[in-house]
Amino acid sequence: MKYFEANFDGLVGPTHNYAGLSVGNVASLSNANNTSSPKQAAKQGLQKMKALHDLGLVQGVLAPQERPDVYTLRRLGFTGSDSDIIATAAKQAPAVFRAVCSASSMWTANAATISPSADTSDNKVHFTPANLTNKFHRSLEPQTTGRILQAMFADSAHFSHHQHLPDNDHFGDEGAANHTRLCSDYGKKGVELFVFGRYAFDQSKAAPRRYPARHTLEACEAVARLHGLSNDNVVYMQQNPDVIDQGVFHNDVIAVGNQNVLFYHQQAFVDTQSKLDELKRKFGNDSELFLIEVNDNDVSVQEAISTYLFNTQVITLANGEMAIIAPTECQDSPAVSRYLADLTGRGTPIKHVHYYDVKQSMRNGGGPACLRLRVALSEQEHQAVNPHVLMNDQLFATLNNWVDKHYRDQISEADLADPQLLKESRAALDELTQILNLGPVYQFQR
Ligand code: SUG
Repeated sequence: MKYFEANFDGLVGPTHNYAGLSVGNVASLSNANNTSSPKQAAKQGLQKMKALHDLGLVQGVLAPQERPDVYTLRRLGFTGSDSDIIATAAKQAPAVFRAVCSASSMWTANAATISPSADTSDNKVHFTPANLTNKFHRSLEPQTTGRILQAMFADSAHFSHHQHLPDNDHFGDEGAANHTRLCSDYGKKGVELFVFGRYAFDQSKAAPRRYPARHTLEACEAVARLHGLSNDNVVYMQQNPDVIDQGVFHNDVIAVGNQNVLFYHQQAFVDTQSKLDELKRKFGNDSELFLIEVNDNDVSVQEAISTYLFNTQVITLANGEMAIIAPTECQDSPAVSRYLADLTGRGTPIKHVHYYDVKQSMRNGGGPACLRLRVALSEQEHQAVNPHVLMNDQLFATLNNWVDKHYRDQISEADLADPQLLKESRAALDELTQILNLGPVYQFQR
């Protein structure tokens, strides 16, 4: 049977803005309060989705969330009509208000962790939404994410959905941004590489840090248990706390993998050699494992963070060759574009580089890889996916028209408090649930 990897990209929501919400994320902080363009952001995302579809990949769309989140404001004690709540919160608690307006669900690498059926004990595809407890604005996402994923992957004969982990820092879970699956073929049992930033329970292993890591080992272990993975197909690696302190808030800012390729910076991990040995052993001999290490002399950690060299998608094309999907920031850096051009001729499976402009997302620290959730599927599982969320020429046109109809060209901080924005967003999402045939996944529809 044919197996492949599908990518589900987050559609940028109508309130896309720059609020400086993510301490530890350099781009988010340095663009705080800049004017954003939701329309341009959504269209840049759609262009990337269409481009991957045109490269022959199965590409899907993951719907955005309802923002401003007035339900959370009610939980926090604001009362009255939706308009009253927005006006009062914006005035009395502007930081809270900005957080409940974030369109951060667009970075679907953080939506969930997925294990394909080849790896799981019951041979189903398993989904666990990430709790994203480390940042308030992101902790508002998992419930709706769970509902949207269930509406996309509804068939219980193939898909198994778990609740997000308990909402506590002990089980801080950032989803697939810290998870890579290596395999000789998408349909063969692979090795799931879980990357964590810190140990929740063992404080003796915790040194004081500039930026506390978001994701714990205990969260990784819980997801592996829920998904029915066996020890011989799981490896846990710790992120190097020094690079987290420099702005590598997720592992996908410093490493990316696909099939038999792991592409990473030499400073990415703790205990690198022994862990890579474990990875090689568990990977087995079905195919050669390419460990492509980038060292400081080629690309510094700083350059990797500013260009997002590792927040690229490594994808397998129909002819079996791999391509790197990189942001134009990589092309604009002489060191990084030289590195990538050279890489395609080095005898690894990576043969092509394609650059895309996702600047609106990059300014919040979200590159091409942040924008996508990977789901390896068999042809039969593919047939069971809600077909309305799968990209094709017609859906591309429909969604572009939908963006034109509902999205603003620009949003500044003051605009977020406009009660009209909530109305516009709900009208947009209501129509979107019909386009994508999701049913009433949003709270305002329930
Ligand atoms: O969680 N930025 C996101 C970026 C997520 C990137 N995802 C991956 N690396 N997979 C975050 O830090 C910034 C929002 C703001 O500042 O307005 C933000 O949430």
